[in-house]
Amino acid sequence: MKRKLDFSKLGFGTGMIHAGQEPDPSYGALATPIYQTSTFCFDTAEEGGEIFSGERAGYAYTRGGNPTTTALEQKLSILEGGEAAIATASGMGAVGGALLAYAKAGDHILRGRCIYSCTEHVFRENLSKFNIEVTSADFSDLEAVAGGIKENTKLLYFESMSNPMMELSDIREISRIAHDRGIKVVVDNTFTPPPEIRPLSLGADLVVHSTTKYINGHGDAIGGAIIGAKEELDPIRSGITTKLLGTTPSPFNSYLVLRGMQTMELRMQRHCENGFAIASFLEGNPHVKRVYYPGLSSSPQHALAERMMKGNYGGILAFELKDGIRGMKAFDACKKLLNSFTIPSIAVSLGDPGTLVEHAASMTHGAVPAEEREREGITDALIRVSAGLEDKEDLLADFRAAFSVLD
Ligand code: LCS
Repeated sequence: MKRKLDFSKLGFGTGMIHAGQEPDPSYGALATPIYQTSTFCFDTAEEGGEIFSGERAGYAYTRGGNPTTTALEQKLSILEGGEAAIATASGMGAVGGALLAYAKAGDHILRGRCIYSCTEHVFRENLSKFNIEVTSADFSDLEAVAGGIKENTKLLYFESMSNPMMELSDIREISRIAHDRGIKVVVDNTFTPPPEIRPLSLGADLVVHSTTKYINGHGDAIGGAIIGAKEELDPIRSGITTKLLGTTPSPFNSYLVLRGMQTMELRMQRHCENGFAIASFLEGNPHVKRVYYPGLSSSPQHALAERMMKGNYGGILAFELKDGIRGMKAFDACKKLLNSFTIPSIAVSLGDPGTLVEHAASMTHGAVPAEEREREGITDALIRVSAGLEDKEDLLADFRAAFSVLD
């Protein structure tokens, strides 16, 4: 058996390879096996009772826990530097679990104004049914955050980098504002996983992720995670994600995410390099009105990006085309461009090995009410790019060729 490693003393790459992955006790399998079972049997009735009561460690039923998922949860906690993690069946399962943990009828949640459309839907439609009040504020503006807090505010919820406008929030300052008032902070870190941004180290109480994206990194599994202190997570696990919502991942998907995470450090480096290269290309293109990528020194948020991301500016970006290209409406120009790429795929999601391009106003954010979309700048001219892991020169050549159809 391998020795226990102290991940607090080891680098990020080492942690992503070894955390959670002890050789399997049955046969010494080095890769974590997929325990594809719904239930577990006990040697005796006494043992069953003790496992159920928590007196004895063990597994009873996969909705409540499974060894493959436990391995993933250990790796997820090391990823974000949390004490513990809950793996969920999707990012939305993680968002729902974290929201229900903190908010009850009569409470108020202040949320970032620009967020993923399904999360926006949960806030707008689902929480109001439980008499939970939600308002939004510009989380890139600390005064707006402080001004949006009410007597009954229990939770601040925002994305570390907003989907799809790539707006950063100062997590350290926002956490300070919240904690001074006894308010919890939940950050969706899907767009900027470590080594880019580490919300817990900046003061957030919980981090949620769609592991579907960079964390799995292979575009072949849906998953999510809630990461934080054990005492915050225990009630969520026992009362919400496993018992109430049943958002447990399948052992097979846990295995895929666990496997994908081992190469995270190398993958994230390449995503960041390709994201920066594409953003720089777009900035110099005459058809582009504006690029949304805080890694560019021209970005109004570059100083904050430098402070929080330390050079790892991510693989996701958005840009707007100029008005009236060849007399076309913005939406038509976007469609023409999207249809002209050969390496990038027209697809939602992000963090896949291959580059993905999408039109947010008609795809990911099509369900957001039009006036809210306009207020956030999600115009018909906006295209979102998830830079993949391809060779940079191939990607740049493809972007150059695709843009030439607009000349
Ligand atoms: N949080 C963020 C910031 C997201 O972007 C998404 C999905 C989720 C949570 C939900 O994760 P899921 O349940 O899909 O694992 N974002 C998507 C997107 O931008 N395109 O396709 C899905």
